[in-house]
Amino acid sequence: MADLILHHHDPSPFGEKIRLCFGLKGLPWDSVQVPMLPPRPLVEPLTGGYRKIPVLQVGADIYCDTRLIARELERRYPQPTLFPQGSEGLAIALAAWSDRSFFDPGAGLSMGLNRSMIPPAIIEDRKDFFNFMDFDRLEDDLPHLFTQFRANLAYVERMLADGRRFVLGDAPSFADIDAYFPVWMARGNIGDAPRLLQPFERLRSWEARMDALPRGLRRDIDGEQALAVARAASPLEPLGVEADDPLRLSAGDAVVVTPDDYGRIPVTGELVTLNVDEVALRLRSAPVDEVIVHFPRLGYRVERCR
Ligand SMILES: N[C@@H](CCC(=O)N[C@@H](CS)C(=O)NCC(=O)O)C(=O)O
Repeated sequence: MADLILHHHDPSPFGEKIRLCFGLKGLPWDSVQVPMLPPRPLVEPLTGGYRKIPVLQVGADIYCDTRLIARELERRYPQPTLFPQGSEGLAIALAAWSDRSFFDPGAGLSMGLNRSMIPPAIIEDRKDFFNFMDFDRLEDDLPHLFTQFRANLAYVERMLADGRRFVLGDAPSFADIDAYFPVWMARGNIGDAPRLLQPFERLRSWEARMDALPRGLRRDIDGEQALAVARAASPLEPLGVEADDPLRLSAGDAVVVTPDDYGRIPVTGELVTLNVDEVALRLRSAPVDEVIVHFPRLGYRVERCR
């Protein structure tokens, strides 16, 4: 059994970010495919209901959101680095661009162009989940979405304008993963992708280099096996709650953590870590006894339970 378990599904673009991180670091990992739709009874006891994927499990510690997962992989396995030349701040900040400005129109195109082929239950579910998409006018909006996606492709082309092999120079890094995953999504979901990408010559060569990168040493396991791993493990000692945090919370408080963008499903638990980068909650539930679920601070609202 590998130490790292990724709960994801193969078509997930955010999942592809983390599969590439495993590849850059040459890590072995176990893959759990989650159903395309909730309920997800084998992952919910680990996450407290956090709705998005991917989720990284290491024993009884659960890491949500690709920004935090990337940082945690770097902390545990520093070499080879995801963040060469001290680029962590830059690359995580760049995710604010690619996870929304670039991803959102790509997700709109994926839904709008393929609606007739997507099972109606998934469309209904994603209507609630993707609160930034107006499903009533998605088809009418396709030309606009193409312009938005294409403008981001043009930015990537310019990132590579001086002939560099990767976004930060000679070696691939998390900055490339940021820029790449919406392109990967477009190739998979947008029938017109070859025509859309055609004008961007440097991007296409770089895309081929990214596509050729490894995705780590993967083994498939099922959700029951992952739950058994959590049950048999104890979480790491939490980092604690900073006293000068603006929210003035204390360790042991019952709090709710909710993404502030889309998929706003709250997770309730006992506060164990609160600092500038991270918030973590202890959850206790029958099938796993005790887990600690970690979220990035950026993009997540933390509130005392009322
Ligand atoms: N900010 C999150 C975004 C993750 C996200 O939006 N994931 C999509 C899949 S690519 C998702 O959860 N979709 C709904 C679902 O699969 O239930 C991250 O970086 O991990």
